[in-house]
Amino acid sequence: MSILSFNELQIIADCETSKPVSEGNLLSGSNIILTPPSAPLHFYRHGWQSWSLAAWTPPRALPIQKPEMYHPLQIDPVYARHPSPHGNWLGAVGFDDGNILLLGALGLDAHVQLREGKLQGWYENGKSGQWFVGYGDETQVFNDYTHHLARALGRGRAEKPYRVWCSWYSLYTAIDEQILSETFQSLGNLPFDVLQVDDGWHARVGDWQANEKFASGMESLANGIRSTGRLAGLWLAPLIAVESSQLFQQHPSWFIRNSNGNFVSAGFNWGEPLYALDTTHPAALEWLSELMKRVRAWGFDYLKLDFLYAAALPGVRHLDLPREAAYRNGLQVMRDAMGNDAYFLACGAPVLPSLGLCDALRIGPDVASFWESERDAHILCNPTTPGAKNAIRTSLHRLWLAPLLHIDPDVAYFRSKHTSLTPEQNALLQDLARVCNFKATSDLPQWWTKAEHETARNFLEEETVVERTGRYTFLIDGREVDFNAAMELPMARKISLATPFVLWGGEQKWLIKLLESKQREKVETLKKG
Ligand code: 9PG
Repeated sequence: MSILSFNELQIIADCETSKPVSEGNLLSGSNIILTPPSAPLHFYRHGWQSWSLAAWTPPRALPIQKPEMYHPLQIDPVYARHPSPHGNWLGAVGFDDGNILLLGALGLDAHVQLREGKLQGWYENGKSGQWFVGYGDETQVFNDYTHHLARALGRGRAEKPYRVWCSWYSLYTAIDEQILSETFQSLGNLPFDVLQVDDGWHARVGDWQANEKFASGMESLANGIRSTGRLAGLWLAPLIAVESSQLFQQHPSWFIRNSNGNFVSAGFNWGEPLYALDTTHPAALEWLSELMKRVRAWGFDYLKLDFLYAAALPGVRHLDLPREAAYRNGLQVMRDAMGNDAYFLACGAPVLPSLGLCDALRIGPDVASFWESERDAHILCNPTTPGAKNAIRTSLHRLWLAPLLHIDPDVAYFRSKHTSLTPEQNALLQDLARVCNFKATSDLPQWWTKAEHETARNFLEEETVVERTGRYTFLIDGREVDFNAAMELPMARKISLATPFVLWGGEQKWLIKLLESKQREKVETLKKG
């Protein structure tokens, strides 16, 4: 038991050792309990990976998000049904005077929960580990935490963030070499630093060679981009494979299993189950390293590595490492192979275990050309599915990571065509990009009006001064910006006759497959338009 002093305030801590530092206290222990000075009003929960919820919430459990089939892909599945409010690695409580108390791990595989008004932290392997405790002004406390995280895990190395055009939020998987070449032409001299090819170029998830839509090969694609004076960017999901991939069929021993010997589910996407690469398996690591070298040799310097959470799922591995240590091992191998001169954006990535090894991190769920899905928010209570509101909410609660690496809030929209976002909602996404200092879009210039084209150009060219005036309010070049409209949490609103069907349907693979193929048809039509 220790007494932690913060000026006149004293906090009782159950821990093994404690040491005051200028910004707070460093603790060690396998099981930490902090007794807050008064009853907390809010709990800051920090979700596991890029897409998982980060938000200030009431100090109670939230509804269990649905569909459960997606838990491995959206949240830390181990704690998805836990009754106490849960945070991966860190948790904080807020008081009525505006101060907060934060308990944050400085190592991997750690968790914090709010139990009976107390902050309780532990390491999943039961061993003792390091912690930071801070009390006071929210921005200050989180900032102090990042200093210690930088020391423990490292920072991104890239100086300047890039301005990125990414193919996903307009063309989706309907890319081919002709349409991309036309699109790159149409971008003219817009000041993008990177043109990034997203999902849709590869044979199968797991089989990372060009598919028939890219008959000239990947080197030619990268060269085409480089000839416009920009860096070539590529999306890959190297730590998962779909069931039908050759990788999975030929190397089943490279994939994580559960204690019954069955493959661990990494979720469901592209109409198929996903499996997770064992990043402690020497042959799998060798393959990963070769893959990164191959992609770099094609000429891609900006790598968006996605669905990374998979290698940190619980399961039986070749080596008996804690799951996030196993993940970090895989990330280190990829970083070494791609070289320090590559720019590495981690997406769908567990947050702390990625620090120091990537240059940028996606800090929220996908945006979309709509604000919110009524079904996902109010029937499924799911804060992680694509949508502008979900993306803004979580990204804004992860701004504190900015001193550690580039923070990617996903793309901004400028278009009024092919979207249901209002001009105000577009502006909010643009302002989020300014606040994060990470600018990207997927819009096709031919979809823009003249005015939208100008807005996009100015957005890319300008340097803005951002000042935070409150938790969700900012002054951007002296203009007041308020993100409160995106902060409401998804909650069950009304039960309708459709509710049981929606809940049941969300767990049906055949139905999801059907809806996915309808969505693909829609995009193909859009592309022709
Ligand atoms: C390509 C996309 C884009 C996007 C990534 C990632 O099923 N899911 O819940 C799900 C979540 C996110 C997701 C795809 C599926 O998007 O964030 O930018 O690269 O993959 O497939």
